[in-house]
Amino acid sequence: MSDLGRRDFLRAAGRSVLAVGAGTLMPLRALADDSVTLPFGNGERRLVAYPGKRPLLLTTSRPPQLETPFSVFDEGVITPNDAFFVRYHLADIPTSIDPDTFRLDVKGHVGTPLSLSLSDLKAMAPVERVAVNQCSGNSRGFVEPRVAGGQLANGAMGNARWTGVPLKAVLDRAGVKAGAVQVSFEGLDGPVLPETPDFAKALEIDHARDGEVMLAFSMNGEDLPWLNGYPLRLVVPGFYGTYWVKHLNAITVLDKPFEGFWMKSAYRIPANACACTEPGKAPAATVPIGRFSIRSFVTNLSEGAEVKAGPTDLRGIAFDGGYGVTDVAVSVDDGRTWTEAALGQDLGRYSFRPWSLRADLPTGAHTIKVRATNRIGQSQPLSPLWNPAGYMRNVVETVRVRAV
Ligand SMILES: Nc1nc2c(c(=O)[nH]1)N[C@H]1C(S)=C(S)[C@@H](COP(=O)(O)O)O[C@H]1N2
Ligand SMILES: [Mo]
Repeated sequence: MSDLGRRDFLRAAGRSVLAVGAGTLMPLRALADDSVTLPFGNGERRLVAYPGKRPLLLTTSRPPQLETPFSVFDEGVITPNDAFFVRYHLADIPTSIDPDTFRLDVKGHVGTPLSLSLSDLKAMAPVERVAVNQCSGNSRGFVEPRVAGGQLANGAMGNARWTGVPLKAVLDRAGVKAGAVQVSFEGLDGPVLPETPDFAKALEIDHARDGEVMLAFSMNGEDLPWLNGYPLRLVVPGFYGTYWVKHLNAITVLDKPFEGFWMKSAYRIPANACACTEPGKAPAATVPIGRFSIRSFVTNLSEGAEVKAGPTDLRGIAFDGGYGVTDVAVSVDDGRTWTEAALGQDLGRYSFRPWSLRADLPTGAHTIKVRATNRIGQSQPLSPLWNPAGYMRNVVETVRVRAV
């Protein structure tokens, strides 16, 4: 991006964003020596700053896919907008959007098709919710045997305070007709080649009308960052990011199930309780991916760290698909004994939940593990589950440290 493009973007970002810059989205800064190596094969990643973003781990540049450096999750329970991960499927992403002429179309099996401006939406009763957005393939890089897809470490997730209007309120305004079964969602991005199926997702009608699914225009008190779906995105609390359609401009109520590629062929998991298969085996039957599996992480110590021997404060985060994390147990002896951690501030059942524990780490090597459980008794497996797409990884995380 030229300096002019950059200035335009920065100036625009101060008010309502009109354009990201000179035609294409290019990184502002890519220093050759700014790179990190993720702990799996081919884990070399450049740290690259895109418009509105601090330097993040570059997974791909066409389309831009950026991963959050894991240390960010130790800075606070809310993920800052400029550190929030970015995932796109199709390279033709919008580079200029006029917030005054932008319209959200609501159509299909409704009494009154709508064409809503941003001010129409902002005039409706707003709702606010803290919720985690996580890519289905978060942590895929750790999957063994390796699987195809974005080779992500644990940074394709983030927790934000979303403001917008309930999808239900918009659907009610359009008047959903009897016989509606699903609702589909499309954004302003598109494929580069006409043969590539456009990105579109669908929710069951009852889910779409549950009052929790949101059309969000704000993230952590600001306009949505460009790369996170400016000016409007779907927020589907507890569900994988694939449903959180960005640059949302069309909602279609359907009287038969949606048949698009991104529901029918992609983002499907084995149709069994563990969403898993024997490594290397394809599942007999699949269903669309849904709610997050439960996860927890240590955020203040990383693999191989050296700590001062003695009482040591451990802290981290846990989250689930929205039932609510009820406890987090920590082991500092490789899983032989477990101690309950204290849970921190509760920002709602879709948010990261911070946890902390003071543990005694005498001189020597320690293998730390963390395991969360939720209100309906779901917990994390001690050894990883496998599926062909590397989705929903939630093995108990292990961090080895040395106390000196
Ligand atoms: N329009 C559009 N929305 C999209 C996608 C996309 O490719 N296009 N990808 C989805 C996927 S798979 C994920 S994980 C989330 C990522 O959200 P983020 O980029 O704001 O972090 O966006 C979702 N919404
Ligand atoms: Mo995703």
